[in-house]
Amino acid sequence: LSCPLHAVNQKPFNEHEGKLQRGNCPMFWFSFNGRCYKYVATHMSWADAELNCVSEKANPVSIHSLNEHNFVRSLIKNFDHAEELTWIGLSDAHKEGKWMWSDGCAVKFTLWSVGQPDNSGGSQQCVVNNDLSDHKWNDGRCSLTIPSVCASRINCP
Ligand SMILES: [Ca+2]
Ligand SMILES: [Ca+2]
Repeated sequence: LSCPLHAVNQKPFNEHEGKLQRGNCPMFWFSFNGRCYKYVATHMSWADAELNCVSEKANPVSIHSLNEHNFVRSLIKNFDHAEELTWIGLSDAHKEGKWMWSDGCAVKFTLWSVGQPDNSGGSQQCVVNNDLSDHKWNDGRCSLTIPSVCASRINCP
């Protein structure tokens, strides 16, 4: 995140839909459909990612459509060309198999990778984006330390 915003803005976020736009968002945040998003490169556990986002009056991103998923993927790719695993705000830590967004929105849209969620080892309660197989979602161990994406709070769809 040390690179100048100007340079970041020159990179396309999507082959078809143009470039990352700051819009009305704060420095280092990017706008999509009226919501602000930030890629956080620091490797953290899911809980630390949540605390970090909350410290900025946000939460790990909740994703409510394929369009939003594609934007988040593009945001990640803009900063990480390897497109590695990244936390989103979904977990079933409170009740196994019952998925909740940490920002309180109901889970109406999911984009699980093939065969997921599998609660592998009985200890996967937090969800990563960009699973290696198809860049969709996979439940993983919450203690995994990886980058994350924060998003501003919205009226839930
Ligand atoms: Ca689980
Ligand atoms: Ca899994």
